[in-house]
Parts: sequence; C-alpha cells; structure tokens
Amino acid sequence: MQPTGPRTAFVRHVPVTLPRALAKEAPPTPIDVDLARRQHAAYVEALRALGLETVELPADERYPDCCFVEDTAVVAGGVALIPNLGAATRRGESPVVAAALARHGLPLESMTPPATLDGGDCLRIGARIWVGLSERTNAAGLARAKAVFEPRGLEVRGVPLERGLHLKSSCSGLDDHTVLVADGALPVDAFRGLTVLTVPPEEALAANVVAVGRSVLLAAGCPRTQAMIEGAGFRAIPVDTGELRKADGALTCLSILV
Ligand code: CIR
Repeated sequence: MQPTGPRTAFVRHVPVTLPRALAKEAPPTPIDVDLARRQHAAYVEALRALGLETVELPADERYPDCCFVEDTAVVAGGVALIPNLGAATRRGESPVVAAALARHGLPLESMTPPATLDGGDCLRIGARIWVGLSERTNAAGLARAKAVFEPRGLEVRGVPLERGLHLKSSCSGLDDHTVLVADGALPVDAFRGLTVLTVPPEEALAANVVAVGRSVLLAAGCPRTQAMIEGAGFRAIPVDTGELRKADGALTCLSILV
C-alpha cells in the first residue's frame, strides 16, 4: 500500500515586521528577526529532510503574522477550507496562500462572517477533525468546517478551550491512533479511543509537534517529551524556533502539509 502522508509543505517567509505580530504576552526579550529567519530556514530544511517538497511563499510586510501560515487554510478530504481568520489584522494573509493551494490543484472552500476559524484550532487525526472553540474560532466556524468536511467522510468535533491560543497550542497528532496532549490542558475525554501521551507541564510547548510518517519534529530542549516520543517508536528531531514562539507560534503553525 502506498503511504498516504503529506508530500508538500507550504511555508511563508518571516517578515521584518514580525516584532509587531500578535502575542498574548510581551516577550521577555525583543524578537530578533534575523535569528527568527535562521530558525525558520532550519525548520524548512528539516521538513525537506523528511522528504517533503516545499513551496515557499514570500513574506508580506503588511502582515507581521504571515509566517504562521497554518492558520490560513485547513486542508483535508481533498479540499482546502480558507477560513475567515479570527484576528481581523490577519485576514489579508489569506489570498496569497489560497492562490498557492489552488495552483497546487486543491479545490477551495470559503467561509463568511460571522463565522471565524484559525487553522491552528483544527487537529486532524485519521478520519476526524477536532476543532477548538477558542478566542479565534467560533461556533459558526465549527459549523462551516462540518459543512465542508463531513460530506467528504471526515467527522468534525468541537472542543471547548478554556485557555491557550489555539487547540494545537496544547496537542497534536503523532499518527492515526496517537495524540500528544499537554497535561491538564484539555477535557480528559476529548480524545477518547486514541492513545494519549501526556506531555509534562514544564515542557507543555512540546505538545505541538509536526509528524511526518514515523518522524517527528519537536521543540528543542524538551528531553522528557523527546524520550516519550522515541519510546512510542518514532524518530524525534528537535528544532529550535524560540524566536517565533515569542509571537505564540508553535511548530505546526509554520507550515501547511498537503
Ligand atoms: C497569532 O496570534 O495569530 C500569531 N501571533 C500566532 C499564530 C500561531 N498559529 C498557530 O499556532 N497555528
């Protein structure tokens, strides 16, 4: 059987305006854009080393958050849903990404206000998509995701979030049966039926990983989570994106895998 994992990663370069990106808290030290760019380049290289073709979109200086490309599209079931982003200042990021996905051959689906949704709130594992109801994603956004994906054979479930920016700020999938979840971050029964690996509180940021086949990119400096991932039979590859994290960007936010 052919592997059905992703083949292409869409990424978007880091703008010079990154220090003006949205952030829940001011960073302890200012964002160093050159370092953020080097870290981003290393992340893209790590994706390539996993065998993915990369499509690199140019930064748009008007949109300090544009490198967090995951939020601008949800690709599943053979289509790309281009959501109405939860943060009004980010909405202009979408057309360039949508055009690139369309050029890649993906049919596009749209979302209209008052529905809002960020891709970072959508976690696909197997034939299910969990949608975090967050500051950015509302019930109408969830309803639109259901309307787009359920006819295509995917079950869509809402998960109320009490804290954190996005659903995937505190969880991510390793394979079709396994999910990593930051300890205490989500309702305990959210992922019933899956194997749940619990990330210790001091490494909570490591709950957001990029899994491609049996390889997993995880945040550097999280040895307990790294050991847990390796113990589950995966190859763990630490990647340092600390400057991007100052603007609340986790690893998955930096790419759309197709
Ligand atoms: C924002 O607040 O929208 C950006 N500064 C960070 C977005 C992170 N995206 C993601 O986790 N999918």
